[in-house]
Amino acid sequence: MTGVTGVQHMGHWGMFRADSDGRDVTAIHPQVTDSNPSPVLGNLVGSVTHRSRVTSPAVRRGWLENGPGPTDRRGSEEFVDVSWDELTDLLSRELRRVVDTFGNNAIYGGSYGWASAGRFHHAQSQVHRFLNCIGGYTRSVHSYSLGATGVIMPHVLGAHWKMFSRSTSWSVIAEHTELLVAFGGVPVKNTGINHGGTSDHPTVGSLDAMRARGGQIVTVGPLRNDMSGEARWIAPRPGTDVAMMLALAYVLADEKLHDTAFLEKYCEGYPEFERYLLGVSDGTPKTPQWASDICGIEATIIADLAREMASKRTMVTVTWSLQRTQHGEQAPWMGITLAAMLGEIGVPGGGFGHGYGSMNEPGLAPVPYPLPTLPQGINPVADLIPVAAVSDMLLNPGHEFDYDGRRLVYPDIKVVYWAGGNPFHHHQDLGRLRRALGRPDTVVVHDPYWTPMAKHADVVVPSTTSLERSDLSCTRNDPLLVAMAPAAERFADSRDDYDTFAELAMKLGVGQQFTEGRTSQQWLEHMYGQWREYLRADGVQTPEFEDFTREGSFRMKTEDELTFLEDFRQDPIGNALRTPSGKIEIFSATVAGFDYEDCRGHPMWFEPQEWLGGPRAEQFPLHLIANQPRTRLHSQLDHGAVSRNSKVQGREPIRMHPSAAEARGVSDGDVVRVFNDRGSCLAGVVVDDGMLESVVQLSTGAWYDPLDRADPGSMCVHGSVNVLTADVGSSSLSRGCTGQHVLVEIERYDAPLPPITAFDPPVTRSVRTPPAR
Ligand code: PGD
Repeated sequence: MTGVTGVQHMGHWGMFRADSDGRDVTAIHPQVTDSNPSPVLGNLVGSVTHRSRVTSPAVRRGWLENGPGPTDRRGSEEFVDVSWDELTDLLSRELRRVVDTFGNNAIYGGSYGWASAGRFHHAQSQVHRFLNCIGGYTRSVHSYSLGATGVIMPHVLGAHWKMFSRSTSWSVIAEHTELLVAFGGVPVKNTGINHGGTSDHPTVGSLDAMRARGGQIVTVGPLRNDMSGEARWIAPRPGTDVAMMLALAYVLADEKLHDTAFLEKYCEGYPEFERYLLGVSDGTPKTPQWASDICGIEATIIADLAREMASKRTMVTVTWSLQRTQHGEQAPWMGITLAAMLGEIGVPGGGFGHGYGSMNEPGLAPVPYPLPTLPQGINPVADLIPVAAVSDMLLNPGHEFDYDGRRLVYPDIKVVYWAGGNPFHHHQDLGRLRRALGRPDTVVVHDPYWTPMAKHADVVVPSTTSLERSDLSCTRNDPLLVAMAPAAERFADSRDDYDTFAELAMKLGVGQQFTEGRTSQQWLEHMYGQWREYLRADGVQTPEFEDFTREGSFRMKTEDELTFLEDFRQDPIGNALRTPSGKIEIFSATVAGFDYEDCRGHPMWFEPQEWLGGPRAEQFPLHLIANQPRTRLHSQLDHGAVSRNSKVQGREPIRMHPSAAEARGVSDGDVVRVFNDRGSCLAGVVVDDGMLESVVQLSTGAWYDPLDRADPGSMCVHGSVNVLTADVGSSSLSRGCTGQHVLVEIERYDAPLPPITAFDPPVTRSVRTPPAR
């Protein structure tokens, strides 16, 4: 490919034009109409030919020579380059062996991960379609983003996705909200990102417009910079927001400031909740003083805030991070309950929001049409796990577990098949994950890069990046359908996941079923044609495919000026919620009926394991916030310039309060060892007073880089926070990811600094000894 300028493309980071020399991206120009483009786009330059790319299909030597089987050598052994024909042959034989001997549920194809933007080349859709063609797979449900919310909200609101895609519009907040009380703040860094792409980033502008009109913002959370611009900052102990919300609710109830008419007409079970709130059912009234002892905020501040909330058009928001913790159901459930007591749900500028500042989508206007979609087929296998139970499943075949009122059994997994995700980024307690990944017979990973997950695989399949492909992009809350054009030629011997699966499917006798006789390009035209039908049915004319790709995008109408649950408020019978009562379930008889110790029938305060008020804090006295990074998306392009420039002596930055740093004799720029009883990592100190003294912050996403590759408990020299986090589910109800919070201790690291090898490919040889089989 020769050099090109201004090639239009879409990433999870936003819409942009790329200049390239034909082999790699040389410059990125954000979409000109984007009001606040993400700086993370800067990571794309040089990403196509980065040395961490997988150049050829590769197989772990032990697997190639000794055959499939459990082993503790994953992650430490060298690889052997193989040809595509050999790869297809090896993989198809292994899949057939496992299906014939153990059945399809022995394949774990949950394959969680964000992969890349693009409706056709979406890695999860591709792998699921392929596995369905060969008879299905054990799947995962829900996400690492929203594990607790995704399970509790259907019980409370009848659905959870509507809270994001049909949330109150930013323009409505800017115009009507008088007081925004944001639990977890509105971290603008996260709004740079949208799953599948975005053409605008309106958060900062909307918050500014709201302030300019006289709106007030209260940000509640451990990190001051989780809110941009002027705001009142209340910093409770991390993980205690629910106690503070309960005390706000207590003041409303105690001073008769709550909207009883709203609670009666639109909500189910407020009286049961109120008995708990006032201490009738458990002997403990949830007073501001009770909450103050837990969260550390003065009782008068809580009481005054409750009265102010009752006197103004108030919107209560809760970020997704608050539910990525133990008992994660409680914060969003309690946020809704608080908003219901204020009685402004469904009123412009009032009510509740979940996820403002968690991703760009909340607050953006939805399009009324289905998106072009690659059908994934039907999975006849019934086995499933909540997504963050992957280590539990691999380590405990045949064991029973609780999930959303059901008692399920972990299948015995022989093949783990991953495309488009990085469990060594997203999962907790990486030492445990390494042991778990030793159990199956075969681990297959498709990725463009030698991520830590690829290094722990037996069979590594080199994928193209989206920058090397044509695709269609659009998301449910963006007006544009975008034609994505390739900015660079295919790197080395990499292939599109679609082509890999097409060939595998052919070898396994299901080629026609998988491809339906179409090339990638023909699929794009086909999917575009299906999408056109939705618009045609609505009387909207769309261009022919060739004209669309030449023009580059098509603008759809959007549903603007939305207020969350306005339709339900206007007509609670006609627009009843899909809950058993048709109302907002402050008390859910269904959840209560499950009789879980750790999630009862209404929102409650539960003491987590990892918090400053518990016994564990005596040993590990710093509360670490393991949040989303500001310089990359998860672990993607950690080697890009924006991410690299944030590192301290090459390590992931850890923010510490000046007094916490001083107490440990460390200064800005030092390298420290961060540790607890699960693991340890090195990180580079950034001293910052924008947090409580006993809070530190280390983002997720530094590529895991163990000092000793053979030791699952080894220190990560690069700063991967998930060596520290607990692999404990949010509750028996949801078993969601709880990676956001962990207790640690920190000490100066004075030994010679180990080199960082995270981005180096593993040792790979092109020749091999003949297989023993
Ligand atoms: P990514 O780094 O985005 O992380 O976890 P996720 O696994 O999604 O991984 C995507 C992978 O896809 C990358 O390795 C990339 O190279 C690869 N990829 C990109 N395009 C393609 C393609 O076309 N084909 C193939 N085959 N591969 C491709 C994210 C997860 O982490 C999420 S969503 C959240 S919200 C969680 N957050 C936290 C947290 O708050 N705290 C902790 N401690 N841990 C978390 N983990 C979770």
